[in-house]
Amino acid sequence: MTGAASGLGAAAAALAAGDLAAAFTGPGSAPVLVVGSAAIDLTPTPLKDWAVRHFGTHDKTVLLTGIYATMVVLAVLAGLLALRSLRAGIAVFALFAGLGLWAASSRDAALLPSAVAGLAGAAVLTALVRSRRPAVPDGTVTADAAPAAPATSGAGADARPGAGDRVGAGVGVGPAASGSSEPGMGRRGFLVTLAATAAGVAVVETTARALTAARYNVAKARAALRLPAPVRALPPVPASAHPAVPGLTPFTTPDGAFYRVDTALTLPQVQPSGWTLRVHGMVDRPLELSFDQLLRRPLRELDYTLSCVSNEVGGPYAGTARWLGASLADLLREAGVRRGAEQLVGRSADGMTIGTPVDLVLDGREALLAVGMNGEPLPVAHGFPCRSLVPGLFGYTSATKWLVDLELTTFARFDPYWVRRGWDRTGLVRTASRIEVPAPFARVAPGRVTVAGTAWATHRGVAAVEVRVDGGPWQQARLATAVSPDVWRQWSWSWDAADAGPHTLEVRATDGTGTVQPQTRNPPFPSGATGWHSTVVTVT
Ligand SMILES: Nc1nc2c(c(=O)[nH]1)N[C@H]1C(S)=C(S)[C@@H](COP(=O)(O)O)O[C@H]1N2
Ligand SMILES: [Mo]
Repeated sequence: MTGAASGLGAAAAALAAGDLAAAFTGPGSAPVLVVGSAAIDLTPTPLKDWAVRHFGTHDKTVLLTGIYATMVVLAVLAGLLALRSLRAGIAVFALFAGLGLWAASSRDAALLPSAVAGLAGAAVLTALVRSRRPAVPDGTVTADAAPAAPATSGAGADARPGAGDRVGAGVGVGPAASGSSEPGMGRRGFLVTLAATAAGVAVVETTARALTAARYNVAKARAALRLPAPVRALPPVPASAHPAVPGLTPFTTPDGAFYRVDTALTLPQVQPSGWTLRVHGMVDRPLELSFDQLLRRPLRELDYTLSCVSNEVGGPYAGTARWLGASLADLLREAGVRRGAEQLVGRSADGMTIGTPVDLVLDGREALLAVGMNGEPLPVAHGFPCRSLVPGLFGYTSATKWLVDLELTTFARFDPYWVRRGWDRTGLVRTASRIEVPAPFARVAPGRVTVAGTAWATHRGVAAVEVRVDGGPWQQARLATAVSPDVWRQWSWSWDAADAGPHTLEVRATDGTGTVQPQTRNPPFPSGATGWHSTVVTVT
């Protein structure tokens, strides 16, 4: 018990001290976050894919839970070891700190929080372990710390599964139970130190959180921001873009319901006041823009469906919003794109890199430096204060959130984050169509059944949607009004459901170039899933 409590107390102190240091060096540099972020960067693509598939947007919670659970196990182990050899216990904390330092340096994050955490953990572990020993007239320091060697060799020889438990429990209970020379003294001393540790952790952690919020939280700046009116406003989305079918996805996705996919364990807090966007690399006139300068550029509205390459067939990671932003192509032209520049690399405040083919940005499509989403400043989760959007491309090759830097380069010279992990470097959106109504495995009454869903082939547009039942002939679905080729298109079809029993409904779309969605099933990796979505419905 004493051993476990010492280890856990020391670990909590380490994390709180690390969080406090991170309140000065930046929230992303807190030890657990820096280790978690490094873990995300190092996770092999198939495992990451699997994690996204199984945990969806909870993947980060799962990762953090795993890190905390590992820490609890190691902390208990450190505490048990420390009862036999303080040095060995401290070594576990040195390992913790070393892992944090390595993770921080791998991501260019501050080293201070991990170092501080390691020192605090070692100091508190020492204090806790010593406090439980009966007071010795003098020389306590040398008796405990330096000559731990004899104890260590004993522990080493006895390092079997369960040995730690036995010794830990035995020693912990010992002073109180066995009536040694000063019964209860060591135990009381230990409990007092443990309580002081708990109180200290609470105070330090609360202070760290308050400081972090005060120094970094952008909620206030976001709430105070008034976005200028667009020079080119769009008419409202016509009601006819959305078939009035209960259960069908809304045409415009509310900000709070918009899917979120990124590698950020905590949301980057980017203050608009200090924000700049650098445009450099293969340009004639490198430039740097403040947020005010960005807002003074002509802003346009764009209805656009953003989607993620990680979608399975029929998957949920797509959303449509009315975005507001400045033309990305105009800004690049001002900077003067040099001949030979093939790749536009967007960098985010949290170190993400996303590469977009330059010719696609400049071919006339409405590529944006977006600052607004559905009439509000970008939500922090969606890139506040500025993100890029390039219609026709998946998010991972075009939609840098928390954007701070644009570099023009070649493909040979730089591999962005996802390309290094094997994903296709172009990332053209594949034609996708989904049956949303009836829901999978729904039971429906015989007669007229409305089948409806959503299809997208971003920037190419959706020209047709067909549905078939049980592999029968394809039937033309009725298309709702097309708002633009850059947004999804909803559809409905009236099915005359006669035969009782289960039936398979399938859907396929044809894009604006006349290409029919292929039947071949491919997984999302490396360039987006293909295949037809199907759903099974039972007629009662
Ligand atoms: N900084 C940053 N930007 C990013 C990402 C990221 O991990 N970090 N993920 C990209 C991916 S894979 C997608 S699909 C979109 C998702 O944008 P959303 O979260 O606003 O829906 O953001 C893109 N931009
Ligand atoms: Mo994505």
